[in-house]
Amino acid sequence: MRIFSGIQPTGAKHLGNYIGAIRQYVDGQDRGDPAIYCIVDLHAITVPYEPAQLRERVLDTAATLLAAGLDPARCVLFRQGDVREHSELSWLLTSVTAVGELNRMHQFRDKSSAQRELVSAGLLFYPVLMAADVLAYRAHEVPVGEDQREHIELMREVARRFNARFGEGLLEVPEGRIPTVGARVMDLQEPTRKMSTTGGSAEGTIYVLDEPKAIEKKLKRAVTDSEDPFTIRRDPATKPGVTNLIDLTAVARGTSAEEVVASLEGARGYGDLKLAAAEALTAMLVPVRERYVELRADEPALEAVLAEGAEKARALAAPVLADVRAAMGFS
Ligand code: AQP
Repeated sequence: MRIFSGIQPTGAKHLGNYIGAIRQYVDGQDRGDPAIYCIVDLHAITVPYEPAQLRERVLDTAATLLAAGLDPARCVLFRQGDVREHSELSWLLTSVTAVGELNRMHQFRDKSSAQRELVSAGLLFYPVLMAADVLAYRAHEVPVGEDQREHIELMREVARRFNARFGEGLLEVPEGRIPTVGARVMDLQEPTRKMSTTGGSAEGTIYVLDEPKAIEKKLKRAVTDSEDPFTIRRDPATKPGVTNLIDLTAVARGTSAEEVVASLEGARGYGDLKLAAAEALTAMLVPVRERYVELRADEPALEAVLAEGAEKARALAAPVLADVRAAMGFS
């Protein structure tokens, strides 16, 4: 079973990225044959960015992934821009991708309306590059958060259309793997919106590298509800804030939401739920932060990990590209 996933080099990764994606990456290391993880710097240029910061942010992200438990001996970790097969396959796949489908993607609609100056063609083509990332490895499984469901559906359609046009079995039609709890971590201040790098509130976003005090403070101020008397129970429709806090505590403790609710039976108010969430999340994130500081200090070591990963990735993608090129009529 080949596993593939990509993550943006946005530097400071948040709790949604950690629970929706990074924790799944770590689990995938022992199931994947291989598990392939890519820091998608080519995706990062689809919105305004600073070239001088890009390399730094790739290294920040690499150090975060390693600190969270990725082990270069048990997975393939690399930088997307180092493996040209991604860009090449992306262009080849445009021949079987409908513009109408790209136009309908929620992420494109949200992000394009947020651009002040230029809506780049890259933003529209983002899902094609994402399809190429996965299809270049004939990956079977793609661990992602709920927000990526639409892009996964599109890449499956692109793979099916490609195979129908150029030859059955050329590309693998992958499956998304979306966690059962924590697939959509919500903003603490606006719990009906997902926690997000660009769209969320600073107070409502917990970062993997936040200090314990910052985590506590953000949780203390988390929006709950005014139900009287208060009740600690899961109900995403009417109690999104409380539900989010229950789910976060459950994921961090490694138990079920029901167990979290049961453990808070004698609670005096939502303050006790916030305290439980702060304790559990701090215990989960502090070790990651400590390892990060050590790893981030050694840039040559991080570059060496990425270079070795890129070599392994190229060896996997090159034969797939050779088959694709031949089937499409290239030399
Ligand atoms: N709130 C979330 N809950 C669960 N999973 C989430 N993911 C993102 N937000 C949540 C998952 O994280 C992975 C990496 O996402 P990315 O590479 O898109 O990184 P990003 O751009 O920094 O993350 P955002 O917050 O999603 O950015 P915006 O909102 O600015 O576009 C993916 O698997 C994603 O599903």
